[in-house]
Amino acid sequence: MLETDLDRTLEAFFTGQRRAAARLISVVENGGPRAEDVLHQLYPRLTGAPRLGITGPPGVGKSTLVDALVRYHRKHDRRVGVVAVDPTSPFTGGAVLGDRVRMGDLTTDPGVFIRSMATRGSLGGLARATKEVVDVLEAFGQQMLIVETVGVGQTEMDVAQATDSVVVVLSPESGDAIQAMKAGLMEVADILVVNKADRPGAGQMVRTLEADLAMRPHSEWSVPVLVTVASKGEGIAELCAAVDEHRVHLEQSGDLADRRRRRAQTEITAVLRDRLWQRAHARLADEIPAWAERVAAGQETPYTAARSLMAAFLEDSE
Ligand SMILES: Nc1nc2c(ncn2[C@@H]2O[C@H](COP(=O)(O)OP(=O)(O)OP(=O)(O)O)[C@@H](O)[C@H]2O)c(=O)[nH]1
Ligand SMILES: [Mg+2]
Repeated sequence: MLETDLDRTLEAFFTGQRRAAARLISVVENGGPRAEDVLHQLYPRLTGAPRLGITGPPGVGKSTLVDALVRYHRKHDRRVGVVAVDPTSPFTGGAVLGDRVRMGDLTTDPGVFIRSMATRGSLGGLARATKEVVDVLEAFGQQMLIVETVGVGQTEMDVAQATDSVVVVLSPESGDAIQAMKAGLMEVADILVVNKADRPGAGQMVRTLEADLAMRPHSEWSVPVLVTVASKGEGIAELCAAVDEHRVHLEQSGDLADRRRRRAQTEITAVLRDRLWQRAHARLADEIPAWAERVAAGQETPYTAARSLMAAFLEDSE
């Protein structure tokens, strides 16, 4: 995209054209100087709209729940932005995502903007890319921002990093609760949802989760455990009320400002680390093999080698 094209796209974006928003999201996803320019233009337009993360094990009904949440907010006349992140399929991307996000008629609603993202295998970059895509949607005027991602491994930390409130969704299916406890999902939950409450075992599961939560150290926010039948829209109003309540808690306790400050700090650190590493690598890459030889031959340790390399790099940058 040429510079003038980018300016034109930004202009179109600010007058609310969806194609421009889609294009800017791609620019931001691709990174680089153009993405920086775009973010620079968009930051003054950020509104501080609520950012909600929806995560949980595969197949518990996250997308169905997001669909129901979107409908709920549309009924209340709020513009909604959805980012569906799929960290599990770096290779199949598009097609699988298409299946996973079943929004049907919502995709043609002008008040709804849905974007799917594959992560191209880089889990570390997920939080940043996701956060920046949400930034674009927020600047576009979406008043409620929802990020869906499967909670596997590190991804729930990423979604927590990119949002203000995290809803962890489970289903009464065997093992979901145990998986959630093992995978650290309980740690990031501001609200717990047992979806598929039309299936047997939901009540038991709620009790198990509540017992687990009761053993945790006391905190100002007590994590509620809610039940939903996402496929029938049951429990959605209650879930939205809990999300609102959490938001009020965040605002009144000062946690919202804290979270956002921490988020900014993490972002700055990540950018700085990338930049420093790129510079250092560009300067030192050629010298590393010779040092490796000496380390392999027992003449140096990795530490003395790194110290010398670092000294050379720092001397150069003075
Ligand atoms: N019985 C029942 N089925 C549900 C409910 N919610 C969702 N489902 C079904 O569960 C299946 C998985 O739903 P999805 O919404 O795709 O689940 P997901 O968590 O987004 O799945 P992934 O993104 O693949 O991890 C679908 O067949 C849904 O129709 C519910 O409340 N009750
Ligand atoms: Mg899904």
